[in-house]
Amino acid sequence: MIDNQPKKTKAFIAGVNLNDPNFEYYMTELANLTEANNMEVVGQARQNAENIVAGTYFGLGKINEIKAMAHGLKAKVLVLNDELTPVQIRNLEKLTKLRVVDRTELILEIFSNRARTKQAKLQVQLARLQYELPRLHPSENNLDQQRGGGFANRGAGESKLEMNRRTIGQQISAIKKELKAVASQEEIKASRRNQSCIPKVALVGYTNAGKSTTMNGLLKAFSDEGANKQVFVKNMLFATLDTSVRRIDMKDNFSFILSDTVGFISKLPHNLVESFKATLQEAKDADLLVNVVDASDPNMIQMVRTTQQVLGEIGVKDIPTITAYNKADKTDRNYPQIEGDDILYSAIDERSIKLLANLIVKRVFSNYDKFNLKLPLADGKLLAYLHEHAQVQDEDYRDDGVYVTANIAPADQNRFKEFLV
Ligand SMILES: Nc1nc2c(ncn2[C@@H]2O[C@H](COP(=O)(O)OP(=O)(O)OP(=O)(O)O)[C@@H](O)[C@H]2O)c(=O)[nH]1
Ligand SMILES: [Mg+2]
Repeated sequence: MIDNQPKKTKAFIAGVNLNDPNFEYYMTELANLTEANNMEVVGQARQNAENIVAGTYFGLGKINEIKAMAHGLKAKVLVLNDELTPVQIRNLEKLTKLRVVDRTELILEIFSNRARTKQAKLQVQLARLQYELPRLHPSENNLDQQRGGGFANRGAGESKLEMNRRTIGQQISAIKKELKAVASQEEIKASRRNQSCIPKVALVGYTNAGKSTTMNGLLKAFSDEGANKQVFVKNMLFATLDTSVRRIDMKDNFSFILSDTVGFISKLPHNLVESFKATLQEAKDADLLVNVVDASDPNMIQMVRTTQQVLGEIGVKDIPTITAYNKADKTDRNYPQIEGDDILYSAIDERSIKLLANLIVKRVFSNYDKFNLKLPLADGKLLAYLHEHAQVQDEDYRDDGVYVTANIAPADQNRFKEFLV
């Protein structure tokens, strides 16, 4: 077979384990992140320790061991499992003669390669500049030359050498301003959605769990324009960086707004989470969260926990949640099936999608009550309102009024109490 793929940079991954039970899981993620950034993981090392060595991250013996192994495997880059200080990076580069990339920079790099829309690009740029800012020291400048320019787009387009604190500071405030302008347009759209009274459902979860595939399945099944409103799906980490919002219309006026957004991973850089807050607003405003989980992944439990952690960080709490265990077709379990508040399903299976949709509707409209009403014939507005904001199941025009059976939201119930029959 002829291999036409361009040669990938060989990377060696390593980390210090401070007796963390999740350490191996973080290393697995680190390997996936490295590969997502177009590098090939050729070897790994870990050190069990009580503390991180302040100046060099690893102890000296371990550094020599890593250097020998990595050079033996022809690695060019050393990827580390934590966010390091500039001094640690500089010392490790000197000692190992490898380019050193920490976990934060790796994630920022992936986001920056994936960003497509203006908002996503600005958000990533902001996070990168904030990462760079405290790392700017006169001595650092030599380092960059030594590193041969480092990663592509390092410093969001310019090398550290060309930038001083002030220009970075100016860039940060310019980007913040631009982001505000973009965000306020988004807010206008969102506030329209909030006023519309239709319940809002947000797909959240670990990256690559199948959120976008689930959205596409629901669109295909329940939206007239499903085919041309599909969102981007790909087997890669962080395929989605932007929020997509669509309306799903089921029968009997059971409609809801569905949003799909950026996926999560452990130890997401704080700046990144901060700058993506606007994008994640849909999750904060939701009436129901669907936490999509890859049930075929051996690290499923940690992935659920990771999602809960990130949601906590962005201030999403007390929102009713369905845990949706996806990719059941890759397990040997029977699907689709409801398990309490949760569901085991496959986003590429139509029956699964219908069951999930029913579960969403059941949850989202659970606090609606069925009302039998008699509305005055003369007042067409009331009936029109019900058609817009409730599920009208039956209506009968008689001489003394319109008899209506409808499911009504708690907020609207008072208004209709006087018409109860
Ligand atoms: N076999 C199988 N594959 C699935 C299923 N759902 C999604 N996939 C695949 O999983 C990969 C990721 O799916 P996406 O829908 O892009 O995942 P996501 O959660 O939106 O990922 P990010 O946007 O990266 O956070 C794609 O290759 C999908 O085709 C499923 O039920 N079964
Ligand atoms: Mg996606």
